Amino acid sequence: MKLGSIPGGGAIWNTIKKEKDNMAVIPTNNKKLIAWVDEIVKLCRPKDVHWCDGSKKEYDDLCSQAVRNGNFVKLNEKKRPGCFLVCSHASDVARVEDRTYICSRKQEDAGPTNNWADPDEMKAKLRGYFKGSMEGRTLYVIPFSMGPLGSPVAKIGIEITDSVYVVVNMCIMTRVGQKVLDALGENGAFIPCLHSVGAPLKPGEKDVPWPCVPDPKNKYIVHFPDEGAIWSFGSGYGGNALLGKKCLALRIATSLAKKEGWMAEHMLILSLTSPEGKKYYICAAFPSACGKTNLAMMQPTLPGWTLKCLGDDIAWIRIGDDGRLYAVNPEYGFFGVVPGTSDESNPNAVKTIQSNTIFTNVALKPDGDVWWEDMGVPAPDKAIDWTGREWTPDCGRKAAHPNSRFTAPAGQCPVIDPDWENPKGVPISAFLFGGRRPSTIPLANEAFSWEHGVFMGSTGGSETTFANLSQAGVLRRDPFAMLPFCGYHMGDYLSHWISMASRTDRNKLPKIFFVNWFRKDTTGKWLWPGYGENSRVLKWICERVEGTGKAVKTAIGYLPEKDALDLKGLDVSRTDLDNLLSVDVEGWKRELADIEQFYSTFGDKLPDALKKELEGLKGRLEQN
Ligand code: OXD
Ligand code: MN
Repeated sequence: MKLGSIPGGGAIWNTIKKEKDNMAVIPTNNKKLIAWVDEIVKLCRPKDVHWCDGSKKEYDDLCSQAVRNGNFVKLNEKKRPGCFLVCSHASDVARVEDRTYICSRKQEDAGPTNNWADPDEMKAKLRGYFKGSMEGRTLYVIPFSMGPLGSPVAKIGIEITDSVYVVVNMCIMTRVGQKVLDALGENGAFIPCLHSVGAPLKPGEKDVPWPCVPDPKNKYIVHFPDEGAIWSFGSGYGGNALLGKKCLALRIATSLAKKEGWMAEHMLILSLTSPEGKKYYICAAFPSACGKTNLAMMQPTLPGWTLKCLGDDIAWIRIGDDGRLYAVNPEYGFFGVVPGTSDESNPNAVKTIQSNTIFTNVALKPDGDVWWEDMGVPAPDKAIDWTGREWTPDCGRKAAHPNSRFTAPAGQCPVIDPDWENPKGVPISAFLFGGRRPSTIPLANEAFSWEHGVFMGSTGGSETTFANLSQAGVLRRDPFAMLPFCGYHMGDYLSHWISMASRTDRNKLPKIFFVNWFRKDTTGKWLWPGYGENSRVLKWICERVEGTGKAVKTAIGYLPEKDALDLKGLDVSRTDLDNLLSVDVEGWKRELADIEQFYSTFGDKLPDALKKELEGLKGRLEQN
């Protein structure tokens, strides 16, 4: 039913009856929610309103509708059952960090690494953008839970969007539907997440395949941490639009976590079981493009060791009744980078995305299946690339966008851990930090203490690699891989990490390690094979947790003794191993200077404990 045809206009929408069963359309009695939806309907003026029930039928109907409208392509049912391809507008292909804001009341609370604007001014401006922005479109209300429903750690969000793509992706990435409204009840609190692609349709106007605001200056991804709200305008892509993920489960959650004494982290969660049957849970944070999803689902090459996946991107971590830290993956699916996903790099992801998956910005083959670079299968003779143009292997363009994505249900991963939906979470034995560091940083390094580990996490980052290694790479520091995702001052975030040691028995805290799979020699050759062979390092980490792994105390931390890694069946030369496991004193002195410079970003907010760690490292290196 068209809103405009209803006497009284916007607010009256809530009296619309379902045509068939004559039930009230509003499936909740939560007054705040009803009032909020009412307010947004008046502001955005959609042609109708749809409350998502999260059913399979609803998902299928929306996908079919998107195929009819030309937004989605249904893939060959025999090759990729239940899969669709969606190609975005060329201006809308990734998260837009420079258009992402933390609008805290006080500017200093956003800190030097976030964009800030006054919340009232930002709201006034965005109201202008949202006014009438959904004309000619349906407004979808998506009730979703981050974390297993009913878990004490779960948070309920309500996303309002005018994008069918967002609805179906949210259905994969989060727990959606009536069950969430039931859990919310009459008075429950929720995080309002408002999203519009910003492309109203005039009467009779034909829709485009990917509606959005093409001008990057008019895209806004805005967080209001003091009230816990998200407003996103102009983009339909990934973390800009699926507001449960980076916006809620990281930026808003970090600020809640700080207030409530827990941690929201950009971390994968995996379990590793030894041949003796002992199970260890590990959380790991790496900046983008370090193979986080590959590690999360890795197939160990070491006989007898089993790895299972609990999550590939986000961990919510709390102190359990026994004083240990417990991690929960708040998500329900994977939103992974496609190019490079192959049987060699990630066989379990390849199986996960065989069915019921939405592909965004990959190439379409004539047989109705998809293709991407480094898929591990030969390129087709011709295809339609992600921009919709004819593509041949010699055309000089990539067939898939480098940030093309799969959205797939986590439950489809062949190595999903049986406890991945455990509402209490799983007890963490070790934290891993890392980055792409062709030089200086050893393969594995264990922190001396919690504070030293926080120091390690705060110095994480990746170096861009050059063909000519005489040129220094450009290092982008990304503390805890959280630079784009921390919803408050990064200096306060570092203090929050330090404070965890005083919130519980520090002996119960996970051990902290820094790993580097990306070390190269002076000729540019990789020193470590990576992928499944990383299980050898994980084994040593488990042994360190047990107190059995052999390590040597150095200026920078505990490094594996040369014979401590299980290298059976692996061809690594003694020289390469020496390079991987020794302290490059001169390199570390340069590293120190760079860390000092980076730390100056945080001014007075840099915790004393980290200044002490920096001084300690300096002193130890001088003795070398
Ligand atoms: C992601 C990211 O997409 O970290 O997960 O950029
Ligand atoms: Mn991520």
